[in-house]
Parts: sequence; structure tokens; C-alpha cells
Amino acid sequence: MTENFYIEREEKYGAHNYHPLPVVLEKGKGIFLWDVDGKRYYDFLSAYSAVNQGHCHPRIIETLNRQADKLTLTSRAFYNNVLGEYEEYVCKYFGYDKVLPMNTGAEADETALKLARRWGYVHKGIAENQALIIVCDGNFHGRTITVISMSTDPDSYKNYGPFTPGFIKIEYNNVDELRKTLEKYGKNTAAFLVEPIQGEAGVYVPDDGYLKKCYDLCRQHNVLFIADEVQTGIGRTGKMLACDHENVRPDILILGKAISGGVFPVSAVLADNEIMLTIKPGEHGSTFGGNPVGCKVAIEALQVIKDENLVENAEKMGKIFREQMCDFKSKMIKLIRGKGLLNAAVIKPVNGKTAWDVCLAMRDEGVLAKPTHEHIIRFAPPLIINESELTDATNRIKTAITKIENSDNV
Ligand code: IF1
Repeated sequence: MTENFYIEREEKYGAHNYHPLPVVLEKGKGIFLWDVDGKRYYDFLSAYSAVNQGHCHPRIIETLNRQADKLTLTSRAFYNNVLGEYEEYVCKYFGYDKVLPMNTGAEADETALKLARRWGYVHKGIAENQALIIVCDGNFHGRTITVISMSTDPDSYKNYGPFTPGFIKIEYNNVDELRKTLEKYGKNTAAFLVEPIQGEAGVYVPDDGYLKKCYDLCRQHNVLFIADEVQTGIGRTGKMLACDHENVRPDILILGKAISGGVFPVSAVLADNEIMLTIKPGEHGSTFGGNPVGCKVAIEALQVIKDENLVENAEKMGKIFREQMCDFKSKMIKLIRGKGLLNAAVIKPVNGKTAWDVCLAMRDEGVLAKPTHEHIIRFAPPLIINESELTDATNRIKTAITKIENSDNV
């Protein structure tokens, strides 16, 4: 089978809701992926930061297989012998009273919004149906109707209305606007929801101190601080949580992606009792949420992060990556930014070649990454990458860019 066969079959039978880079993958191991022709690539996307532990991590896969052989799903109609083990593990791991297990990031965000509104009515005393949630321009929290109701990106929301009301959108990385908004609407505001680094916006890192100042403002106004760490959490930015960079402990913590090492859809919402116990039996849930396979996989994936010191490695390798990329003199690279191993290059088109062309050239050199917003390329390898691998990969990235800059076809 040629690559085109696979691509055309997807085109023919699959919805056209993505525009993948033309490469057809069939195998992954650690930091590497292989295509159907056996060509090897460095994975510099990690399935959007889900595969932090590396592809098909042997410990996680063994755990998956062992549990899959025994019990996969009970639903929450009954107890099982795994869910509680996971709940205790994840609560102690992140330091919260309770966890609410879901499957995808968007579902976890929805859950956090419900919890915040519920808390606003039950504990803060907001009048019925008046609760507000403050969100940031450029946010990305997923694809459901309520979640896209928070979006400021037309690609996400256009022609999907009518939208869920109750959101106030303010500028990201603008403490003053949050202060003014809280002064005006604080009484009816249940929560402020924020990504510690905006991923979809192009790995947009806010100023130092931003999260802490926002957190303090939320405290002053009795407003919950919710962190969406679906992409930034679990070591990606060089701390266990990106909020740890500023010693902020979110009132509600949203996790997904790497909590299972990219092996199984697992997401989680963590909070303390005052918030979590506002939801009573029958008032929220999911058939697959907290299933035994996902729970066992998540325990193992989280334990791998600690056992292999991946948080420290992400911090160290991230510094080296940014140094190596910043040393590289290129007309196309306007800026390198990021934290830990969540980084991006802002690309200036040269010879009519855009970020997409750079990603194609990188693919040809054996490195896979994906552009976002036409002029930004995200670089997010698995956190298990070592220095010599990183250096080899960045050299390939540089070769790709140099080839594009030297090509004269417009
Ligand atoms: C796609 C970006 C990454 C997320 C945050 C919740 C979710 C996501 C902070 C929802 C999902 C994804 C999904 C993905 C592209 C992607 C992404 F470019 F949009 F920003 F990772 F970089 N909160 N992010 O980043 O999680 O429901 O998908 O499990 O293909 O749409 P989900």
C-alpha cells in the first residue's frame, strides 16, 4: 500500500474536520514514530502533549494489557476494585481532597464549569441562573458547544450557535482587566478559567507573576481559580503543573492527555470537598469515566513521570532546546518561546514558504511537528528525550529551515 492509499481512504470515508500533515504512521516507540514505509521520525508533537511518557511505554502497555484481560468496564452503577485505588493515588499525587474522573479534556472542562456554577449557587449565594465565568481571549478548552461558547476563534465557533451564555471574555495576560472585571461583576462571578500557557494560541507564555496575581484577585472576590492544565500539566513545562512555576494551587484543576501517557482517554477534575461535594449522586457522570482500564493506565503513567524524573528532564531539555534554536541564525524564525518542553517558533514566510512548508521539510528530515495559526510551529517531544537525541533533532530542524531559505522557487 502506498501512503496515498491511506490518505485517500481517510478523505473518502472520514469527516474532513482535520488537515493532517501528509505522513501515515504505523508504529511508535519512545520518542520515535515510523511510517508505513518504515521511515523513522522524531515525534515533536507528542499527540499534542498526550504522549509525555513516550510512545507505547512498556510499563503502561503492560498495565493496560493486564487490566484489559481482567475487567474493562462496570459503569458507575456498581463499585469496582480499581477506581478507589486510582482516586486515592491521584488525589495524593496532586494534593486534593477529591477527583471526578472523565475521559476527554473537553468533558473535564465541562465538568469544571458545572462544579464552579454549582459552587457559586450553593456556597457563594449567587442568584439562580446568574453565575458568570470569566475566560480569556485566545483560549482553547475543547470542542463541545459550551466549551466553544467560551472561544474567541471563529474556526472553533462559527455557525455552531446559539451558544451557552454566562461567559465574560477578557484579554489573556492582562491582570488589570481581570481586576476591573471582578470589581464590576465579582458578586455574580463563580470562577476564572485560564490556561497557564495558551497552547492553541501558539504557546503563548504569560508574564511572570500573571497567574499568582490572578489567583490573588480571585481570592479577594471569592471567585474560584480554575486551571486548564490538560496540555501544560504532567511535567510538560518543566514542573509537574505549569501553575507550580508560580506556586499557585488552583481551586479546580483540570487534567487530561498525558495523565494516561496517551494510551487511553482519561481526564480528571480535582478539587477539595467544599467544591466537589456540591455535585450529588445522579447529577453528573459518564459511562466510561473512571473505568478500570483507564484508572490502572493512569496510575502507571503518573508513576512513570516520577520514576523517570521526567519533570526535571523536561526543564533541562527545554532550556537546551531553546538555546540551540536561538543560536541558529535564520530569516524565517522570528521568535522561539516556551517553557520546559512546550515550545514554539514564530515563522516569517520566506520565498513564499510558510510554517506548513517548514513542517513538510522537517518531515523529510525526519522530525514531525504541526503548525498552528499558519505562522507558528509547536515543538513538544516526549519528555523522555535525552540531550544527544534532542541535538540530533534540532540539527534536522535547522537543516530543513536552511533548505527552505535557500530554495528559490516562489
Ligand atoms: C485537536 C490545540 C493542543 C487543550 C486544553 C482542553 C482540551 C485541549 C488546554 C480538550 C485540547 C487539543 C485538541 C486538538 C488540538 C489540541 C491542541 F492546538 F488546540 F491547542 F493540544 F495544542 N484544554 N487540545 O489543549 O481536550 O477534548 O481534545 O481531549 O485536535 O482539536 P480533548
